[in-house]
Parts: sequence; structure tokens; C-alpha cells
Amino acid sequence: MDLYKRIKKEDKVIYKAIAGEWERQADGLELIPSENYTSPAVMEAMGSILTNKYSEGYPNRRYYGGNEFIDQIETEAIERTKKIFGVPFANVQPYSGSPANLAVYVAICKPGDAVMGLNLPDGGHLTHGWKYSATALFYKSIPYHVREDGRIDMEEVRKLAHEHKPKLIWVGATAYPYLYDYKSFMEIADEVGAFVAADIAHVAGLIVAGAHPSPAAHAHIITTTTHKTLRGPRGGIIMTTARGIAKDAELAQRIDKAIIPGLQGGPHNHQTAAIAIALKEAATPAFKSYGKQIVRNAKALAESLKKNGLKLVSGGTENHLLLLDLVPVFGPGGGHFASDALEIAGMTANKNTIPKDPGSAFYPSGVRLGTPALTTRGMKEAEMKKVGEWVARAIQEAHKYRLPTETKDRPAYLEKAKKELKRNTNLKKIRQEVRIFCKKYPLPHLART
Ligand code: DSN
Repeated sequence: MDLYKRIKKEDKVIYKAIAGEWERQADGLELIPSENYTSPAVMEAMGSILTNKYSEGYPNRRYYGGNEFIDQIETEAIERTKKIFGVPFANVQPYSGSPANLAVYVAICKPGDAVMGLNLPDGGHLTHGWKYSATALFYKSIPYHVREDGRIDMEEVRKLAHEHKPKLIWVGATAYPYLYDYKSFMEIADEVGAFVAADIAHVAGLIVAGAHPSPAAHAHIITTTTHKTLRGPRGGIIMTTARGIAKDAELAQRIDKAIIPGLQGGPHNHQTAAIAIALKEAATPAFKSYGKQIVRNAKALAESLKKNGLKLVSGGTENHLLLLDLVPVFGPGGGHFASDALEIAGMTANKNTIPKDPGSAFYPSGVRLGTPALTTRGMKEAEMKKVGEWVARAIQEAHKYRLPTETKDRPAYLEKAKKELKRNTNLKKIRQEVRIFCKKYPLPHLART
């Protein structure tokens, strides 16, 4: 790996781990829907000298000298965000999605205010008020849920909003295979005087590509990470919409103050430059095709999985991700067995709860899959058919396992099952097929080991 020759010389331990991770990413199928591969230009910016600089404050309003070029970079990232998402204000300093979301609370809520978000086991995010998140410690969290079919229960959202009069309602999720009804959320929020924050972390790239509706006209605030479908570096952005400014003329300034001095210190300038580059890439026609292909690939993967005998929550997908309902294979709580079998066969996914999960958040009954990373590698519908077959074959190899009913027996049982799966010759065979297949779809990096 020429790219990391200095690390190789200076620190063999870290070099070896990076080289191992490089091989893992290159030779396996990345099916985690929140992961992706950045471009070499984004990578270069992340490893640039910009990491050396302190810049607390905002462009032309810094607490430190020497920020002439940093100001140019941050201004460019802000302007690109505004243009690409059609919003009047953007803050590009959040270190990632969770700090971005916390800044929204700090900007508009007082401790103890009621807030609403999709329940985590129903597909929601930790920072939308999950009971173990700081957001539920400091604010009164009122979760809403999905119906039997997996769609958000808008009747429940309206009922809870009228009952609790929340200050803030989140729209967004981490495991939701449908489009969001932003307009209905806005109507409900208007009825009770709440702010709507759309967390588009998962679908930002799809929105830019025109493959998912934009919440710009139906939310006051939009937050996103930059490293999922948007294909940038790890990072976060908070946008204030025209509707947000109309509701509160000071909203954008409140958000800026919530980031610094409220929550963060100096921005990560290397990250800001990399975000600016990713936004430039996202504005190209090639990216629009990419975003649309992600969705076509997800639908093709869904068809292949069903054809090979697996059950999907909602029976398919409207975006980039799919949720496998594994209750018919393992009974309750079998997500571990599937994700272990997939990993041993060279496919990375994550176990996940499904709507009305008969297991638990720690022992969920589903697995979450997605196509953003595979689409970056140039795979299309024909390849998704193949991937679906491998996923089904791998899960089939684990079908005899059942989660013990006694919680204390579970860790040992799971460990034993994993050991056995590691010795499974059919899984080894799939691993080899996947490795050969991956060689045809190189990562967008500069060199290989
Ligand atoms: N960890 C992200 C995901 O995988 O969806 C959410 O923050």
C-alpha cells in the first residue's frame, strides 16, 4: 500500500490494522446501509494539513488568527450545502450526526420540554429521544411508532402531538424502508406549534439525486451526516429552511450558537474541506445517476431475497435499505445468527429490530441491508440478483440455531454457534466466491496492497 508508506515505516502495529481493514473492505460485500466509499479527493482532504488549524467561531468571526484559507473553505462548504439542498442557512461544523442533532435540541428546547421521535426499535435513531440517550435524559421523550405494516402511524403521531404539545418533532430513521410523509408531519406540527426537524442522514444522497422527496419545504430544520448516501467524509450539517426562518427569525443564529459555544470547540477543518469536495461531487449528473441506481439496486436485491425464500418487512423497499424479517427462519431474536453467517461468508450487515419485534433491542429478529456501498463499486441489478442468492444461502447455513429463552444462556450459545459457523464449509465456499467476485469491482481508492 504505497499510500500509507509513512505509517508503515513509523508504526507497524497501526499499519497492519489499516492494511487488514483495506483488504476487508476490498474483498467483501458491504451491505450496511449507512456505509459507503468516499472518493480519493475526499480522502486526500481528510489527510491534509488542515487538521493542524484551530478556527473556533465562524468565517470572518474567529477567535484565532490565520484563518484566511479556512474561511474560504468553510464558506464554500456552506454555499454548496445551501445550493444543493435549497436552503437559506447551513452550519457545516457538527462533528457528526449525533452532535448535530443535540445542537438542534440546545437551539430550540429547554431541558424538560416534550419532544417526539420514532421509537428506536421501530427504526428510529438514538438521538431522537431513545431512553438511554442524553436526549431522553434532558428532554421529555414521547416516542411514536410504526404500524403492523412497518409504516409510521401518522394517527398516533397526531394524537401524541395534541396530547403532549412537543416543542420539537423529529422525522427520520435509521431502519425505515419507506419514503417519509414530510408534509403530514408539518401539518401536525403546525397544529400544535412544534418545530419539525428532518434528519435526512440516511437519504441525503438520494434527495440530492432526486430519488427521494426533499423535506426543504416541510421542515424548519434539516440535519444530516455526510458519510452515508451523500458519500462524503464522516461529518454533520445542520440546515435552516425558509420555513424555519419564517417561524423564528433567529433560528439559524440559535443553531450556530448551539454548536459553538454551546457544544463544540474548534471545527475539524480537514473534514469541512472534504465535505465541500463531496458536495461538489454530489452536484454532478454522475451522482444523480448513482443515487437513482442505489434505489434500483435495493429493489432488485429485495426481489432476489424474496425469490430465495426470505421475508422482508414491508415486502420490499422504497429507498436504499431493506429489513429482513428472520422470524420465519430462526423464531424470535435470531438476527445474531444471520449477521454472523453473513460476515463469515464475506458480507457485512447488521442485526436490527423489526416492527413489533418478538426479540429485543439486544437480541433483535432482523437484519438491515443496503445498497449504497455496492452501488459505488459499480454493481447493478444483475449483481444484486447474485448478492441476494449469496445472502439467502449464507442465512440458510445457520437455520438450525434458536436463541435460548434464558438470557443467561445466550452469550455462550451464540459463541458456540459462531464457532461452528466458522467451520462451515459451505460458508467458506461462499466466502471464496464473494472474494473472486469483488475483484471485478475495485474500491475508489488510489492503490491496492
Ligand atoms: N449508525 C448510523 C446507522 O448505522 O444508521 C446511525 O447513526
